[in-house]
Amino acid sequence: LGHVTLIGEDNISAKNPWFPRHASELDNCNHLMTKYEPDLDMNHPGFADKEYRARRKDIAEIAFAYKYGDAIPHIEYCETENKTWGSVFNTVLELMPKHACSEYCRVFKLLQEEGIFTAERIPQLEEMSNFLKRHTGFSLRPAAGLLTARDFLASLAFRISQGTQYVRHKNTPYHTPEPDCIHELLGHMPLLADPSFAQFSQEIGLASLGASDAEIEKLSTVYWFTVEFGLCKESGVVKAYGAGLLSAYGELLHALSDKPELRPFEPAVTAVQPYQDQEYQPIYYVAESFDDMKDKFRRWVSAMSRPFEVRFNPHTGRVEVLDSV
Ligand code: NLE
Ligand code: FE2
Repeated sequence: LGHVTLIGEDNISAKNPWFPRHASELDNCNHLMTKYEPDLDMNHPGFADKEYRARRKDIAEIAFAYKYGDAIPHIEYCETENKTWGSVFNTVLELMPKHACSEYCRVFKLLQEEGIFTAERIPQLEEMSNFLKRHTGFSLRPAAGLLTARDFLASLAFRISQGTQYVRHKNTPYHTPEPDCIHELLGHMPLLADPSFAQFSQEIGLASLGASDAEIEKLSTVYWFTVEFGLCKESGVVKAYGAGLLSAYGELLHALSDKPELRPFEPAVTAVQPYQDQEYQPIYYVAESFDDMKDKFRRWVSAMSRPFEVRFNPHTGRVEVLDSV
C-alpha cells in the first residue's frame, strides 16, 4: 500500500462507477428483480388470487413513494395476514430452541419482552427499525419486492436494510420464493440486532460499492449462503442462522434433516456455487462459528480487485473513497 488520497464527489470516472455515498442516495437504489412476482410467475401461490395481487400491489406502492427521512408508513394488516404471521411465528418459536443459533434466540427473547414479537400481530417496520437503531445502529426502509443484488447490498453499507411489507400467501406459510415481511421480520431482524452480525452485514455492503458485475454476483452468492441460508456449529451441533431458514420452517426442517449436503464454508468456493432460489436448497454451507465466518470473509474480500477502498464515516454517515496507489 502506497499513499492514499481521498477521491472527491465530482471525480467519478469509468474507474469509479456511481454508487451511493450517503443513505439519502438510496432513493435511487430500488431497482426490482421481477422474477417471482405473483403477477408474472405462474408458480407463485398468489398467481390465481386477484385479491391477493391487488393487496400486494397497494403495499408495494408505499415503497415506491418512500423517500429518505420519511417515517416508514404504518400498514393496517388484516386478520388473514396476522393469522399467517401467527402460524409461522408459533412454529418458529417451537423449533427455535433446538435449531436456531444462540444469537438469534437471545434477540428473539428481547423482542418478545418489548412486546414487538407476539403471535397476535405483525410488527410494523417502523417499530422494528427503532429497535435495531438502539442495538446496532441498523435501520430499515421499505422495498417494493426483490431488489437487484447491487441495490440491496449497497444499502447494507449504510447499515440500512431494505424490507418488504406485504405478506406471503396464506396457502404457503412454510415457504415463499420471494421475500415478504414475515421473512424480513422473523428471519433478518434478530441477527441485524446482533453487533457482530451487523458488522459483517455492513462489511459485505461496503465491499459491493463500485464492484464489477462479476464481483457483485460473488458477493451476493456469499450473502445467499450466509445471511440467507447459513448454518453454523455450536458446541459441535449444527444450527441455523440464515434468515431464509428462520422465516420458513419448511426449509428449516429440511436443512437440518439428512437430505441436503452440508459443506464447510469457504468463501472462494461458496462464492461460485450456483444456488436454488425457488425451492429448498440442495446444499448448505456450515461455518465453524460466526467469528470464523467473518475472518474468512474478510481475508477473501480483501483480495478483490476494486481499484479503490471505501470506508464509512460514522460521524457524517458518508462513504469515503480512498484511491490506493
Ligand atoms: N424462503 C424464504 C421464506 O419463505 O421465508 C424467503 C427467502 C427470500 C430470499
Ligand atoms: Fe432476505
